[in-house]
Amino acid sequence: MNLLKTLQTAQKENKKLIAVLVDPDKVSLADVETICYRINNAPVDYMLLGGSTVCENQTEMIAREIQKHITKPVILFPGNYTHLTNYADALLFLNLISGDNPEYLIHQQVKAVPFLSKSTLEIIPTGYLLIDGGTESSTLKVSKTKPICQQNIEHIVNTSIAGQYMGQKILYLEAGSGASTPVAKDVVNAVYNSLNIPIIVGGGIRTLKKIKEIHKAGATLVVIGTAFELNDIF
Ligand code: 1GP
Repeated sequence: MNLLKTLQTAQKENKKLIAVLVDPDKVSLADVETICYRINNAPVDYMLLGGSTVCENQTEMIAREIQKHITKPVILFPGNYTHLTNYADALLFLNLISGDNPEYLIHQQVKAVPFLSKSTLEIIPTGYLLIDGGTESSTLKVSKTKPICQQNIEHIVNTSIAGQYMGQKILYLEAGSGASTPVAKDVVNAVYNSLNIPIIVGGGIRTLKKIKEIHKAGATLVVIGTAFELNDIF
């Protein structure tokens, strides 16, 4: 699989994709088969695997079990470098460009190198922006950064363009898991009109209608976490 190429082609051809986020911290080994079964049989393209506060070795243990059951590509979405594992297909190599915490701008990335230099994971440079979703998510707490206000579209757009100039291949607009307000369609659309790299949007998206709206606004990939966990969707 070449995930980046798939996303770039999807963006050019206006094809829309969905991923389900599985947080290794919230599942046990016994849950994995059922989760994979649901994802295998849902109109979903990828599993995203990760969380902000996963215990060391938990991702590896869950990812290994997932590989026995999943039929779709698994993309790592790690909270930090200790969550890396080879039991996946690709890695969103996140750069938290909305914030000013050097730990998530460069230090975590440097710490990941000893593992990644020996890994076969496809590494995808991803500009990650935290947008205010009305709820204090664990990503905010862990990253110790402030989200960008949804009304400040100009700043969101300029941060996104800066990310593209810096060489990010994908841009991820994140309202935070469990957000009460997902990233607004106007925000997604403004970013979409200013960039030519694929956009991922996640956080607080709970219905097929909302997925459609965010896709229409310009997202190539929409991520669903909580709604899937609660059996509200798929
Ligand atoms: C992925 O954090 C999101 O970007 C997942 O958010 O749990 O609110 O779907 P939800």
